[in-house]
Amino acid sequence: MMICWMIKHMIIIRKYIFKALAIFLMLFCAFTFTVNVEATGEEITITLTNGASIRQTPNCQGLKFNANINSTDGVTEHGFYVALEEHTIEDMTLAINSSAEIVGSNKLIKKPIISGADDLDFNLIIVNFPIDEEAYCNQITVIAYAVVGEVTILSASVTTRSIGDVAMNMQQSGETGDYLDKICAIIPIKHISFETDEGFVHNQSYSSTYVAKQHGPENEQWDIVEGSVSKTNAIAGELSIQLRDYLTNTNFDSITAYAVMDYTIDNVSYVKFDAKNCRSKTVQRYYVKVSYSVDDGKTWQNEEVFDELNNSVKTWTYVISDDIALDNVKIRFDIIDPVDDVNRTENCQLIIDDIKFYTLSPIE
Ligand SMILES: [Ca+2]
Repeated sequence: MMICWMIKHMIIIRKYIFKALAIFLMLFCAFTFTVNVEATGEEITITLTNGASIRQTPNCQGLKFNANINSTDGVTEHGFYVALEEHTIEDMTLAINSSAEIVGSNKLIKKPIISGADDLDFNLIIVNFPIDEEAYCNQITVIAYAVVGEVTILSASVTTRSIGDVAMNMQQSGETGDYLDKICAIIPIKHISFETDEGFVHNQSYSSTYVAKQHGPENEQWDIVEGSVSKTNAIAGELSIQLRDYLTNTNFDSITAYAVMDYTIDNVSYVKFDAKNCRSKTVQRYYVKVSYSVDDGKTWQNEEVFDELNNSVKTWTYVISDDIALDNVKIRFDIIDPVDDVNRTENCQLIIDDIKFYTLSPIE
């Protein structure tokens, strides 16, 4: 008992020691910082300004970050630290102050900016983004820095943006341009992967009867008949929608398995989704029919059967409209059984995941 008490309290005491050490180091750094800055005769501050913007060059978009320094007196170097993905000011500061080359799991890159001696505004333009969704959705975090003597001064905030976020914001605030359309056309306005952190709960009970089971977060649910959000054979992340057709069970003969949105999305012109079934052969496999409704499911339009579906995961594109984006859109996935029931010897699965909604027509 006593030993346990001692170990427990030793840990607590060690914690206090570390805490005290950390506070001491912080005070020490702050003290050093003040001395050096005051030595320049003026307090240097550096600020990130104006979020981020897109700079268009022929055939290429750049993501531009801006910063301002209040004085260049005694400043020997200034610029930005850059890392992929979102990072907090605390994590960026800690990594920079410890001369780390990594923040989180991303490389931390120092990018000095060469500008005129009296230039108080400076910027960083990141170019050569591959024209694809992943690159456009990649978040980039920057923090501005200036070196005064031995001290590195950092901006009090970080900016995290993706080229897609910035393009969407620019377009929504009324800016126009082909390059904005091209970027926005490949950025999904909504991405559903049916994962736990999106509010979905998996359930391996597929044989729901005529009443659809609801899956997903409040106000963004999916109704599924003869299927479920399932972890079995998921094709993206941990969970996917899985539809089945219980052909051998006469209770379900008249039902076709389907999944349908129980809510609507505005400003949609096309949808991408990943899907596979469980057979490589032409017979005994399911296809998927996709359709959309803008009248709350009373009528379903533009039915398209994806009959190339097989047992390898592919991304499919379902176009709702070539020229305009529609409001109040819900979409629906139905199993299509291409062969006569009597030819089927076993049940099969249709798996759907990573449904993405886009607001502009696909641009080839
Ligand atoms: Ca998923």
